[in-house]
Amino acid sequence: MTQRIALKHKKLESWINKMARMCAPDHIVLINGSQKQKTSLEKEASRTGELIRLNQKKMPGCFLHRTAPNDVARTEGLTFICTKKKRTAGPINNWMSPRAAYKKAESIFKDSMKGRTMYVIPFSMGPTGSPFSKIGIELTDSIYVVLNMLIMTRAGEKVLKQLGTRGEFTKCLHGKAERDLAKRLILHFPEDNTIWSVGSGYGGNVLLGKKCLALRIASYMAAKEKWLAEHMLILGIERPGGQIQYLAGAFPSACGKTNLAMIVPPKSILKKGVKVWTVGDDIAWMRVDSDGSLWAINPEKGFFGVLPGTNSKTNPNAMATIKKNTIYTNVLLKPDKTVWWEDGEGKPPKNGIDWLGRKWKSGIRDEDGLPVKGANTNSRFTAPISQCPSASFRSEHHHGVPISAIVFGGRRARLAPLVSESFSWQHGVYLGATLVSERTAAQYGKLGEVRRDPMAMLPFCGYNMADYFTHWLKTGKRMARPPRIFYVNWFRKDSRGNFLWPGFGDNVRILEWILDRCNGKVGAVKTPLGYIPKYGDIDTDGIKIGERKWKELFSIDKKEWALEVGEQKKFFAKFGRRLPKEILKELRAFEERLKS
Ligand code: GTP
Ligand code: SPV
Ligand code: MN
Repeated sequence: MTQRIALKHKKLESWINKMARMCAPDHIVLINGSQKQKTSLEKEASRTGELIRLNQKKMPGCFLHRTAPNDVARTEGLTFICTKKKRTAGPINNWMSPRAAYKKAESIFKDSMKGRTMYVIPFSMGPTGSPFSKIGIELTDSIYVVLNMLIMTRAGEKVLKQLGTRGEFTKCLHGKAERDLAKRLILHFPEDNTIWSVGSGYGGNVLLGKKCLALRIASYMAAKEKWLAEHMLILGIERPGGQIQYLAGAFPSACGKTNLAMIVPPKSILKKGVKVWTVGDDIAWMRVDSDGSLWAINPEKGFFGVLPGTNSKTNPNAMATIKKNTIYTNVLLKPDKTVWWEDGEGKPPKNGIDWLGRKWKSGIRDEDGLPVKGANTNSRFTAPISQCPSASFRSEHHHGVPISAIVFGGRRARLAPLVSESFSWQHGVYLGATLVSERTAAQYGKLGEVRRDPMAMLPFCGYNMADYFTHWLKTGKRMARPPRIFYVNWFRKDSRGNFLWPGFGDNVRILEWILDRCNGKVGAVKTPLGYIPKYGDIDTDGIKIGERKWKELFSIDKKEWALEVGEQKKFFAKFGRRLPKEILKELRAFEERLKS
């Protein structure tokens, strides 16, 4: 007999019991947010093997989790926006009618929790009680999901209290089912404020507060309620004298948001008294306020960050953050029960257990002669932001931080210069809408393939992207002091395939220029793409960037750009007449500038 739950919020109670009747768990457990309950769940998961307790002396409170081999990244092909009309979802999203979607998923959810426990997680995206926050309730049969949600969101009884007896909430249902690709669906019903995810155990598919609620559902709400839900980091830069200005940055998955959000400036810049404050590394909710500026909160409370490439040289703040109370997913387990990943700390260990649970030795190769990786390319850490040495003191502020600049960036070996500034908000929206990036391991698909990823929201916009562009344009008109918009590319390469720009901590040099531009403190060179820095205006003290390299970093190949504009036109054509005319106007103006 399936257990039932009794709650003061009658709508919530009846929804949970209805879902329980479908999934048929043996037990229902309410997550209250207490340390005691968390500890007992950790024990339970360690007993069943869902989690491996790591070396508690060296890594207190840390655990390792391995997902199924077919379940290591977001499955965009199985992710759907289910609206009554297909055109509400638009030409980019996968679409299913709500009726068909519920029916299809129901057959997979049916009795899938037999012999299991259903956990009820009340969570708040944004500080509990803030008028800018949204509440969700996630039902899940995975302890891994519960423990991740406790790090990533404000979760527990206090949220239930906030919800009262009638509060609105997003209904989030997750079931592991059999973790079979043929029976996996990530479904969003923006018109019902509902998310159903079944058949996966991987982060972005199952931590429903994150991409599903805070981006796909929230972007749909935001368009209605006149705010922005974006795939953006938020960071503050403190200059000598104590003034802090904030930037928001949209980069596609695995293109450097986490790294930029917790950037540690190089010595020569630190010496000047520059300091960085981390507000968020993945999602920004932004509103126009009565002062005519844009204010942003990070709806999350933790990081779900990429591990490969993370070490104390590239990201010392991340390394400090993940020393304790961290969940590691799909990394190598060392004999001393600590962990390792490719391009991590120090030399590769001699041996260990790889992310698939197999014996692993440094230097081993597969049948094709390729090195066998110890950690999955999309292995990740889940850790509280509060453990980050640069964590902002404004994280719990219900109102967030004012945004001076918005930065768009892709991963492009060619074409895009290191940094350029848009001529206007409208031109900036065009730059965002034309964001292009090489595919990374954060989603299934061909690595390195170039794809158009407007505002880094391609996989996350919960409605018609043409309407999303219109919403961005309108938002610009509502601001007396809109942020300036920039476009950056840390990933440009020379003819031999080497990065032209050192990247990581040195990116702060570009952020300094961006803020100087916002403050009217520095000039620029006008190009067809936008304004670029004058040679000498970026602080290059301590790095080797000669005039030749500089020219290569900023070179504009007009012929190649003309081809690029052709690709943009093809992409925009998908939206038909719904595409705002301002976007095409900017495209034509750019074409003209390229010719002159
Ligand atoms: P999601 O969490 O998937 O949304 O990704 P993200 O945008 O937060 O990406 P992240 O900061 O984790 O970076 C992903 C990869 O890019 C890591 O392997 C980094 O080491 C690498 N990376 C980050 N910044 C730079 C940079 O400035 N230059 C170079 N060359 N690589 C970078
Ligand atoms: C991304 O892929 O953009 C991520 C990781 O931030 S996930 O939460 O899995 O989507
Ligand atoms: Mn992301």
